[in-house]
Amino acid sequence: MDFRFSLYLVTDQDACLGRDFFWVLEEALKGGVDLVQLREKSLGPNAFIEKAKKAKDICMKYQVPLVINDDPDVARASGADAVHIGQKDCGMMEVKQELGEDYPVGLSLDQMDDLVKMGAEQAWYYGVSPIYNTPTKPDTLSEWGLKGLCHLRNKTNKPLVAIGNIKPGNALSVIKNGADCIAVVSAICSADKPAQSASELRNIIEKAKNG
Ligand code: TZP
Ligand code: MG
Repeated sequence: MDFRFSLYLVTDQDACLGRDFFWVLEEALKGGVDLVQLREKSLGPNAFIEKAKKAKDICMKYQVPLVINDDPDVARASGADAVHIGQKDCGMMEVKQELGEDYPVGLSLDQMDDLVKMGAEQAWYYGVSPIYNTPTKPDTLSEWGLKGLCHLRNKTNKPLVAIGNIKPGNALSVIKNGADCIAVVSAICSADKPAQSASELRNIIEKAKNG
């Protein structure tokens, strides 16, 4: 699948602040999110699959692909479009073995060395994680910052997805320093008006790309 995305919603049930998860998801889609990752850290396999199927139905209405975090079994069972793995998850080879050579797999890079690790060259995109430290994911190693992002941009032609404390106020600089796409959790999931926040971010990104 070609990577032609600008605004990537990474979901987090807690970040939705008690509001209905699927309402938040649909608002985000209405606002212009063009890629969605279902990230569930505490659900058992069956509940994860059920949630993924429902999320897939909603995403399909907007013709937006659904990516599953960490779990190739859930991706297969729910008919999701892609998987995202981090450095500590099951490897690229395992996912490709289970879902096929051509199945799209996004890979998080925590540091520059990850670029040359086994399987990295088969990634669909690289998640640049994190650009800035964020309370949403406290266990990250170190931040890339704009300098690190720029350096990585010069080393690879793969699509780069920037994640970590990105908001309307810093999105432009992140795109200008080499990101193809911006991924957010709290800027949309925790926003008073998720659709409006998504639309604001999308506009900033498109302007930065075209300007
Ligand atoms: N991976 C790296 S940072 C992060 C993930 C899942 C969380 C980003 O959350 P936020 O709220 O957009 O800073
Ligand atoms: Mg992971």
